[in-house]
Amino acid sequence: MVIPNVKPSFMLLFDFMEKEKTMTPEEKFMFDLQGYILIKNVLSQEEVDELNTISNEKLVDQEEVNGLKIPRKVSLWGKPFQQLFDHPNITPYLNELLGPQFRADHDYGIFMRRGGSKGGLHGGDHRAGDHWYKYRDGVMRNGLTVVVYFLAPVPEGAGGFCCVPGSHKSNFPLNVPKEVRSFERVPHYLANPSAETGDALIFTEATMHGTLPWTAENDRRTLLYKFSPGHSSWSLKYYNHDDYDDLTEQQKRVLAPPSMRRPDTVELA
Ligand SMILES: O=C(O)CCC(=O)C(=O)O
Repeated sequence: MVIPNVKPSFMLLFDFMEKEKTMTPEEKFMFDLQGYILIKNVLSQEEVDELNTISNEKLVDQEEVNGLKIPRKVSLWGKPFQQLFDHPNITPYLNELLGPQFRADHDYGIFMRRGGSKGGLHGGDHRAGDHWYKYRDGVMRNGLTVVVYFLAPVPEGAGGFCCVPGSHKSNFPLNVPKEVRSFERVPHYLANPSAETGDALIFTEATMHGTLPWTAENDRRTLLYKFSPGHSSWSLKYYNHDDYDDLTEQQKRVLAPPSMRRPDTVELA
């Protein structure tokens, strides 16, 4: 009997070396199903090394609380960070999930040591506001949506990002018990995706998510770039072009304030 080499269903992995840079039908299926998707090899080793070297310098002065550092606006840490606003391996996903006028909303880093903790489950589509997911006629759309760039590995069961797959479409989101929201009980329906350095994970804030205590030997190193549809903003403040050096025209469009009347962010060939 031949046993097929089946990858875990929730974590079918895609390698940019092997596929075109568009969201494939199967990736759309997975995002619609789960409310998140893990994308392999988004950043090269060279890009990761550059980002880590700068992070090491910047983190020295960053306050640590509970084994956790959360530097705000990491995009201001130089060009390699600026480029994460419109990384070519990510923009096809933003186009597909937020629409062609997607914009950057805010960004920060989450750096954790072993034993570090942050907070419980939150998000979900049940609160009025910006956390929403819709599908119609072959088109997916989301409110605030997050790209998590991994600058260090997330071994199996290490903690860090976790979510309730499918909860972006749940009809009973408020039924998740308090002890689950606070991680006193971790049920089987909570996923804690593992990842390798250079991978990225995209999730809609309509999916219930949170941060499990970090248990791995290596530190957690993640950068979170959050995006909104072109017409909306989660953040009270908008990006200021003048804070950045040499923005490309495309990056200027990514960083523009919300408006219905804006050009497409990425000019498609
Ligand atoms: O990556 C994580 O630890 C979760 C981040 C989070 O809670 C959020 O983006 O609201």
